[in-house]
Amino acid sequence: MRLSESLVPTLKEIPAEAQIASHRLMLRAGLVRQMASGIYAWLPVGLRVLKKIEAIVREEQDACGAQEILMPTIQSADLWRESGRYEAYGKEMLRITDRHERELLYGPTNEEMITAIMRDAVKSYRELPQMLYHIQWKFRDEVRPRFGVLRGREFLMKDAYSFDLDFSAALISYKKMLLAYMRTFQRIGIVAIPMRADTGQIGGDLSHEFHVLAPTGESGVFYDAAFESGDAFSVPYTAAGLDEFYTACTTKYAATDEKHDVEAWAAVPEARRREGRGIEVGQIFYFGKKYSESMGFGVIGADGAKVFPEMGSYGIGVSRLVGAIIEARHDEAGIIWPDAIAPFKAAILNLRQGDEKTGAICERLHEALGADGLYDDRDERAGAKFAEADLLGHPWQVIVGPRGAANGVVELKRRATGERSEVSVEEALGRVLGG
Ligand code: 5CA
Repeated sequence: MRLSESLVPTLKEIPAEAQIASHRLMLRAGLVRQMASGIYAWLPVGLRVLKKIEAIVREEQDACGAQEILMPTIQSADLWRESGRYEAYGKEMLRITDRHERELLYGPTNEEMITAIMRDAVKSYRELPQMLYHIQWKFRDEVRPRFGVLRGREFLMKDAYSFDLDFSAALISYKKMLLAYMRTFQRIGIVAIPMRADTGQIGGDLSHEFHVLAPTGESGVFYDAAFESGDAFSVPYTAAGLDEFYTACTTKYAATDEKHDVEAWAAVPEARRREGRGIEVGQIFYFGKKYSESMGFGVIGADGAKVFPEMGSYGIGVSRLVGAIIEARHDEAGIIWPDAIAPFKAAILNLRQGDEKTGAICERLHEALGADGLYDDRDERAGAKFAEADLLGHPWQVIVGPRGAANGVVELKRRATGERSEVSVEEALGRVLGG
């Protein structure tokens, strides 16, 4: 992509309304713009990041055996009356009336809808287990939308739902999702720690929240340092693999301040105790027959008797992740994207726009990098190009100046470490595309 032809509306001024770094940086780097309180438009660079996160989430959901569907954003109030949540959900639910005076709502989550779909489609125990997911916009009329996309009103969520015949099967689904989540966050390039959690609006008995560590997080967190390395996440989705992983995960201490247990904490060796703050980027729930029973979704069991399936639901805040990653990975100059979800792998900085030699090298780099390269071909001074590349946080910068160009070399800078080296064009391409 050529920067001179792209919509990347960066800001020099620090936006007054933004209280935390990720919100400021998302506005300054031109990733998003607020359209109404808690409602954002995603601009080209921001959307690339959102889509890359979405792609990793999708691949890992598919890998654990979940099937992708797409449910609508608008739901009927009657569906929610069946579970009893229409009244219970309160003011967070955006309620809508259509021209026929029918009551609708913009979905804050989809337990009722998926249960209705399954009730219609699945009649026998032979058709279970099933795991389904979608990636769809949600709306929650939060009392205090704040911190940009971290607590929006409209936000993108991946939500999955599992249906099993009994508790032990439901626990396998729960473990699969827990493992899928750890692999997802590891691939994205962040540490997210699974913590025992309360179940809130969704209800149920067993729940984990996944927290990205950042000083501005809304929750206080306590965890075992062993969570900082991700060894057990490479186990396979077999019964033995899931058990090994689940035991490793749940025997180590990790809790938000709501669930903090002072006695259990004291039993963690002092050198391994870590305290900090976390941003919740996902939550998973096992809630048994809560929705299947209340909405009358039963299947015929092996003995001919009716069985209400055991359910779980599993959310990832896809749009929140963009903010959480920036919150965890930035410096004074700007964003530091992990390689896997960076909008571009590298920026190509032409330090003398109009020069024949720098121009030829930049064109060659731009062509070879394809969609992974952002070519800063603007008629701007070098300082402005450096600052913009640091702000946008590309993992690599390939800096093409007239002195190097005369000798066929470029400067390669790694954003995360600031490390610079002079290399040939070929070597720069190899390092950017290889790592
Ligand atoms: N139905 C369940 C799981 S599918 C559910 O709704 N869970 S949730 O309420 O925990 O939401 C899932 C994830 O969505 C959260 O972990 C969080 O990362 C994200 N999320 C929730 N509310 C917001 C919000 N207002 N803005 C941005 N992301 C949000």
